[in-house]
Formats: sequence, C-alpha cells, structure tokens
Amino acid sequence: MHDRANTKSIQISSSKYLEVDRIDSASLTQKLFFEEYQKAGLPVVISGLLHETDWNLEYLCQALGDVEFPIRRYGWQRYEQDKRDWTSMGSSVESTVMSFTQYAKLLESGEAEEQDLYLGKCSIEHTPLIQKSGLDNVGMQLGLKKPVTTHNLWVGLAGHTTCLHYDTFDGTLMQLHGSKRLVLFPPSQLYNLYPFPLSAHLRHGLKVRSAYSQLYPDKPDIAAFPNFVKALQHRYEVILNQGDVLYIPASWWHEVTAIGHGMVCSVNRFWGIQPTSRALRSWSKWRAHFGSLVAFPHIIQNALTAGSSGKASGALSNLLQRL
Ligand SMILES: O=C(O)CCC(=O)C(=O)O
Repeated sequence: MHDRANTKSIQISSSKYLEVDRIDSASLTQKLFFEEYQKAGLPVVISGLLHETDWNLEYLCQALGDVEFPIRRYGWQRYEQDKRDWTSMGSSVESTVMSFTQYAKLLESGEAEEQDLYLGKCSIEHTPLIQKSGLDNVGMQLGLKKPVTTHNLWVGLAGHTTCLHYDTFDGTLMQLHGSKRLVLFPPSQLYNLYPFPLSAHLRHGLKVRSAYSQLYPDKPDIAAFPNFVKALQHRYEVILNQGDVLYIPASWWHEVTAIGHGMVCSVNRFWGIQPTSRALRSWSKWRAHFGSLVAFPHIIQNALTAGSSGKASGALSNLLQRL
C-alpha cells in the first residue's frame, strides 16, 4: 500500500470519533427521516433499502461493456504533496476516455492500482445498468423529491480516497459492491478544516475547488493548520457496507476511502435541500457558489483563448463536466 504521509505531518489517532446514526428501513418512515435527519441536516446510514443484485465487475461489464467514461488519473504522487500545491481535484483531474470493458482490464491487470485510476461521478442515466436497477426507489422511499442530478457511478480499487470536501446539495451514497470508510465533519467546522481560499479560483478557475480541504484529516500538518485540533472533537467515522445507503446533508465534509480488496462500487445522487430554510442558512453553500463566481474571469479567459485557437467546443464540454 502507498504511504501518503506528509513528512511534516503527525499521525492522528483515529480511535476516537462520533458515530453516525444507523437505522433499518423497516423502522424508518418518511416523516421520521424528514424530522430527524433531513430537516435537522444530520447524516444517517439506512440499511435494507437497497434490493440490488451484487454490482461486481462481471455484472458491471455485462451492463456497461462498450459505454465510454472519463477515467481519472490521480497518481499516488499527489498524496505526497502539500495539497496547497495541487492544481486539480475531483472532476478536474486529468482523465482518459475509455470503454468500461477497457477500464475493467486495467482494474484487473494492476495498472489502475499503479496509477490510482478512478471512475468518478459518471452519469449512468442512459445505460442498461440504471434501467434494470431499482435505485429510483431509494429517493422515493425516503421522500426525497427534488433530484438535482441523475445517478452517478463511482468505481475504483480498495485504497483509493476521494479527498475531504463538501457538496452544496444533499446526497445519497448507495454502496453496491465492497465497502467504504467515510470520515465526516459537520458544516460548523468549515474554517477548522481549512478550505481552499476563494482566491485560488482566480489562478486556477474551476480546476481547484473551494469546497475541498487543504489538509489530510488522518495526517494533518498541525503547524500549518493549528485549528484542525478543534475539528477533531467533531469527527465522525462510518463504514458503509454493501447494501447500505448514506444520507449526506449538504455542507457536511466527507472523505471517502474504498476499503477491503479489489473493486469497490457505489452510486450517488444529489438532491435539492429541503426545507429551503436550511439551504438559505448554509454559509458553506453560499461560499462555494461565490467561489464559482470568482472563477468566472478565468473561465472566460480560457474560453476566449480556446475560441481563438478553434477549440471552443472541447473547452465548453470540459467546463460542463466540471460544473
Ligand atoms: O465514493 C466516492 O469516492 C465519493 C462519493 C462522494 O463524495 C459523495 O457521494 O458525495
């Protein structure tokens, strides 16, 4: 396994953390979900809601075969760097488009392990995979009524980490093969988690995200990020096993690591925040939107440069993928 330690960092004990509620769908009504979790903006793991077959690699290959996806090339070297030196993250990481079958071969051959490849946040809306699934029922049973995205697929190998960030919408993360470990912090810890400054957008546009943390929560550089010790008292951790659904309210920080062995697969979907008062009160949400505005001059400049070199449509599709 690759050592992602920052040389200046200290090892934080992960033995103490808060527990995310866990509830069986048989004892969860829509009213209870709304009152206890959605309205309150609290995460919860729900079991017994997914009735899917095992989404193992063979099943995914059968359903997705020739469908093409951008596969992100994270590379392990990035985790040895200070995150403040990163110039891309999330969907702006360099990617290569290939069929799912080709990606499956890289997962099996060891190449995906070597290069930390990841299929992240790819819509499966018009694929046989979603058409034969019952994932639509998940939102319906929870009473979630306003999807803001389609279903997104996440497929990678155990060991891959999606770094600490928050989203501006509520999310449901559905675990379909293997397990994931999530480290979570509530929105109140925004500044103790040192998000990338809004000014980073001036230099890098949307290739960096102000909703990403500049620190590694398990190996933080305390000299550089001293207030992180305050956030530790609010650290939650949860293991998401196959068949579990995690409700992640907007603005909750989460770092997601695929654990165990071999391929790990999830699907997520984002939802409009209900009640609206929770959205209006969320400074983290406004801050992230404001960050996108700060990125605007950089985007326009790129579009103009691309337009004059005849690459406008490529630049536009890259931009849409990042939004
Ligand atoms: O599973 C992952 O790698 C990331 C998922 C995530 O960030 C989300 O569901 O919001």
